[in-house]
Amino acid sequence: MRDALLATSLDEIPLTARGKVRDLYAIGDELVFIATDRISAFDHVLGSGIPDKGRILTQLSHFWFELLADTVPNHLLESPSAELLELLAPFEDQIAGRSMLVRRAEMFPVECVVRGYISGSGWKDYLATGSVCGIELPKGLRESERLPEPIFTPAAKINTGGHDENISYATMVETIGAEYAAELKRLTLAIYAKASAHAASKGLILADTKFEFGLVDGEIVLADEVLTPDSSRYWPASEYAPGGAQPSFDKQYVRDYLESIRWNKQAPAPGLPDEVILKTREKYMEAFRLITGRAEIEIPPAA
Ligand code: Q0Z
Repeated sequence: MRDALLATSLDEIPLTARGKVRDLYAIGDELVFIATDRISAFDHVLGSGIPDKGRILTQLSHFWFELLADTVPNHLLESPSAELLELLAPFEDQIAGRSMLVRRAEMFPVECVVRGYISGSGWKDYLATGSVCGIELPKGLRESERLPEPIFTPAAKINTGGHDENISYATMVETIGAEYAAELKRLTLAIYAKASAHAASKGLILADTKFEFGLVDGEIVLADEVLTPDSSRYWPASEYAPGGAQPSFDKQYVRDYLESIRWNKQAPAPGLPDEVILKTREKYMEAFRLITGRAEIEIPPAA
């Protein structure tokens, strides 16, 4: 196994944004997303990475973009320019198998969240108010219960660190306009219908997920990563038990370890023991295999 990739550097190519887990570079209107092997838990990036996590999640995103191609256009570059490929060639080891070459989009400042089940911030809001994003829900729902129908629960992006803030559909309309709001909602629900049906056929519940959209040449495109465990809650259908929080498909070993050492959830975040790293890597691979039907990720030959 290769070492975890924790940080990237493409020398003179400017880093446009660094997320908890992903690094974004831009060369004109062509962008390079690199998924590192960083992992976050309890809102902190941990001291250890999970080898291949970035490859697994990137290849999962590519799988979903392809499956969804007849539902929504996406930001992947169909033919990256020769100039871009030439610029990136020296950095193959950081890029191959873990990057997306995408078109620069004008991003909508809204996270498009869809929930088929009541969990996470949706559950908190429901407990406090009986609704989520202004959508009134039936009384007496249990945590993690399936909703009568999937709901669109947009959120406003909060810069660096802060959690996104759930907003009403009316607020979304004020932010981006009624026509775009309606189209993003329609697309989000259509994508969820297709993706959750695929997941269900593989024994997985897609409890919720979030999408980001942007405009390229005036056309709405699905951007960012899609339907990865970092942006979605997947639950094994065979273990589904409403009435409490469901174990995390991918990060439960990590959370259990961090609880076991009584980390105070303040920086600096600890590293992980090898056993937790390996078991977690296996969970990401299990998600990849179930969803894609492929036994292995593609690991490009070392230079
Ligand atoms: C996505 C993000 C990351 C930090 C900007 N196609 C696009 N065009 C323009 N901008 C973006 C995209 Cl996807 C874009 N993010 C989120 C990604 C690190 C923040 F890798 N920010």
